[in-house]
Amino acid sequence: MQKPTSKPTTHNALSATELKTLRLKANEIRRWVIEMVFSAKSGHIGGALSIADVLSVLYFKELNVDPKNPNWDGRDRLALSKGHASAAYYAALALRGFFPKEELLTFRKINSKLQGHAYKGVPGVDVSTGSLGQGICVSLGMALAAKMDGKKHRVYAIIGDGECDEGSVWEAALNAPFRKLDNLTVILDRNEFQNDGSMYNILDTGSMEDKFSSFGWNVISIDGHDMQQIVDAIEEAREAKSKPSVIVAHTIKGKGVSFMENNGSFHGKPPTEDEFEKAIAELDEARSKI
Ligand SMILES: Cc1ncc(C[n+]2csc(CCOP(=O)(O)OP(=O)(O)O)c2C)c(N)n1
Ligand SMILES: [Mg+2]
Repeated sequence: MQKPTSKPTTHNALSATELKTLRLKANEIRRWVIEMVFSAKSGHIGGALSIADVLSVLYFKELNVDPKNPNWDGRDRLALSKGHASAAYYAALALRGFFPKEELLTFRKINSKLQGHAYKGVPGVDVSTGSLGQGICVSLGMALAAKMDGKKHRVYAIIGDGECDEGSVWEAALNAPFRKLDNLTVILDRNEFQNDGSMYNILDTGSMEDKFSSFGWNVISIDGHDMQQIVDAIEEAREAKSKPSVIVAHTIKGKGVSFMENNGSFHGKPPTEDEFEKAIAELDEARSKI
């Protein structure tokens, strides 16, 4: 994992109880990801596990949403632009109360709402995604619409580093600062892997911090598994004026299950029964230490 190039300032330190809650929720999200993909016998694990901590902070601290009224007009919007990481997204939404947790085991099954890529028919999902490079563009449109309508909600997009091979990401990156969309926060899951393995063997994109900075973004670089840094970054982005923010979250693909970490083969492969049992045992062990 690359080191973040800086560290956001802490204004609101998490209490021990808050930190514990966020860690427990992230652990629960990871456990569901494993259960869901194992039960479906298909799905993307690595990139779901890498964003579990970010999703925990978003859904259990930062996002202004109402699970009882998912389409409430004043809600913050989110596009999971790396839509293949849907298992973690659905798990976070269910844990937050948008729909019953039991439904999670219908993931990727016939007639389920919980299809393999994020689907707007699921309560709490604002944008259908899956074709990489599009969710960030939709989030730009939603941020622009909010500005034009004088609305106060914020718009978030979670994008992948492999996804940044898509030209449309850079069209959005070019446009958002010009429009001064300071209501937009993009979280870039910098796990250094994509579909076919390490980014360094496929397309080494260099420093994402430098690239977004040169396009005029407010850039915040963090360890994407450090709850306090995630909170600090989201709060710093909320304060930024006249510029969109990108949080470059340095993460580990497969984070939380030792044999899946930095293991490209778990991008889109379900675990075997043996791997499933080992993964659950590791996560339960980790939970007992939180
Ligand atoms: C337009 C498009 N091209 C190709 C794919 C197939 N695909 C699915 S995931 C993926 C790799 C994405 O890498 P990254 O954004 O880094 O995701 P993560 O590492 O977080 O899983 C690709 C190429 C797709 N979903 N959409
Ligand atoms: Mg990646």
